[in-house]
Amino acid sequence: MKIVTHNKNKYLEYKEKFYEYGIKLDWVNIEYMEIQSDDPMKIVYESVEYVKKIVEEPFFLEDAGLNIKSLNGFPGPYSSYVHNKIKNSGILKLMQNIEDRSAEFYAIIGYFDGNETHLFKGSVKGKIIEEEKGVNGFGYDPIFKPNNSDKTFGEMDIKEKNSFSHRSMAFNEFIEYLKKFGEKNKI
Ligand code: ITT
Repeated sequence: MKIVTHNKNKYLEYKEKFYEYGIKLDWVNIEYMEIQSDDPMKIVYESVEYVKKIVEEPFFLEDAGLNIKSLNGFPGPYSSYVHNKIKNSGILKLMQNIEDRSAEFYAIIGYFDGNETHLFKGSVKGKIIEEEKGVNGFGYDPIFKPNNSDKTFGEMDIKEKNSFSHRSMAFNEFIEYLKKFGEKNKI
């Protein structure tokens, strides 16, 4: 299987999941064009349309983001831009004195099998904590603590993060599909 992403951590998290199923994951490390939209499913669909012109199928890509409830879902589809601009410290500042810290990470996989694009979604609910904790992972990991855990994603290794994460929930949908319909020789 082939993943298209310029994010090494994302590749490593999927690599670990595919490994559990005995599937080798190849990394196509490119940055591709993303449309701007409030609808993450549409973003992923259009990204696949773009990438299929330059990468041989089958492949998948994934778009993830963070929705903070008290900020009406912000940064959502703008998670990458916001993280580049204001970092985790900026999010914590925005959330000063806000009591409801509920948030949700989502991940949407777009898989192109050569004929059709298939979308798979995963999400995990949790809380934005008061200060950054942990040095593992990437992006918003040090400020997000999934429900039913006393650690942030930033304090977990890949295996532990994968047991909670939005990414592995999307993966689970994807692998179920591949088990049913994936052409073994293409995987
Ligand atoms: P590609 O688009 O090349 O795959 P990216 O890093 O731009 O890589 P996304 O657009 O999917 O990935 O992610 C948007 C932002 O959301 C990203 O910059 C991270 O800051 C954050 N993010 C996504 N998944 C995350 C995760 O598992 N843990 C922490 N932050 C995450």
